[in-house]
Amino acid sequence: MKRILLLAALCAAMISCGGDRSETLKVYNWSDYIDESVIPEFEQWYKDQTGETIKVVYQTFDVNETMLSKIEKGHEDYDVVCPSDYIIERMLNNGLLIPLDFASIPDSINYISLNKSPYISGMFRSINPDIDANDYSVAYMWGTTGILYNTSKVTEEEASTWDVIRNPKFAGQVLIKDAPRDVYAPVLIYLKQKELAEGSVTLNDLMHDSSDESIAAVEEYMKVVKDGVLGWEADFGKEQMTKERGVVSLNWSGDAVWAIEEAAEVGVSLAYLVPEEGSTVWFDGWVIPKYARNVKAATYFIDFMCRPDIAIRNMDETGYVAANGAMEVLESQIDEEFEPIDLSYFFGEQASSVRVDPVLYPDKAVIERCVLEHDWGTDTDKLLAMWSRIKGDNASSVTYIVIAAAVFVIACAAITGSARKKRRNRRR
Ligand code: SPD
Repeated sequence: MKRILLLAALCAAMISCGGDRSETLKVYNWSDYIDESVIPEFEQWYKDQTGETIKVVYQTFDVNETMLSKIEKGHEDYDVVCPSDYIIERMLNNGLLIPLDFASIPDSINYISLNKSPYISGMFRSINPDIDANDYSVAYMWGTTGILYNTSKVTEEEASTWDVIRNPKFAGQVLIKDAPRDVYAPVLIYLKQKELAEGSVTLNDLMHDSSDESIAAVEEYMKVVKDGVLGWEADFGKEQMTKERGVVSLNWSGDAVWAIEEAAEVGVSLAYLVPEEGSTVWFDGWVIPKYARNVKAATYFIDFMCRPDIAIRNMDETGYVAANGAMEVLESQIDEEFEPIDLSYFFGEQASSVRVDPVLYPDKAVIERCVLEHDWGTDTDKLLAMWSRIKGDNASSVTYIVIAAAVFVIACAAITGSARKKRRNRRR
């Protein structure tokens, strides 16, 4: 018996230390960002292709910065992670990524090279003039940042400017992504409208602008916004919109698609647009960090995610758009209910007039007023400090009222309870 217990303890210790690491794949992805049923399918597919066993350990994060810190500071041994563009740039600049070796995957199942969109490859190429990010990363999903709004409370005109987040009419009903770079960028674009119109700055210049002056201007603006904020959210905003607790949400297009569809089921009408002043276009891509311990399985996992049927399932589940240029993906999204839009920039000439949801795939005209964010290097700390100052203890006046009400109810319940107890004791 003693021997069995010892063996069990040994096995538990091995598992906690990672067991046979060549049979484990540690994936670190955003929450709500995959159809989880594809994970066991990957394990089986990997076995079929290589004859080897793999067990995926799947973990999630809410914001880029959490993921980055685990790798930069914690040196965690994730095999595959999914950062956004400007974080990929930072990881590349800091030598945190291993080049991808897709030549190691047989041609017949090499879905990465078969399905690359030229648009996405070009965006990756623009990340760093000296290193081609395509050699280190494969885009997973992409989209825009914009305004999701309740069409019965907010007009299209009101939602067409970023300033809707500061509109007193919607105070207490505004949701903001708890993603400092993704909020800083549109607010700065809004504040620099005049300079953009004159041509003295470009959208791209603004994505590199980490000056104290601009940070201070965005901070001042956001402190006014804060008073009307219902919540700073990473994932719950979409649901708050479907329940009509929020009416304006600074959000990503994929969350918007999810919310619009869910809301329609319960008779709530939501819409999404990219404000006229301009915005960001973003993508999240798979990378293999330098502390990875199972590069082979990581490479196969990334490849599997690029298989068109898997990409479509992940899209359907999450609302986000696969960065996959396969015609099969486009065809799966065609729906006669939509007006034709020009997606030639993404799928090639045959897609110059296709009926797909413009929230999923922005029309060429929308893309032309969007720009990619860039890494700020060590200046990022200034932004994070500013974000903490804005959020303070993370509570808006609305939150204070809710907390005060909750404390009041709990206190009343406690007083009533103790009075009852005293009466009972007296009777005894
Ligand atoms: N719930 C997953 C959301 C992931 C969206 N990523 C957007 C990143 C923009 N920088």
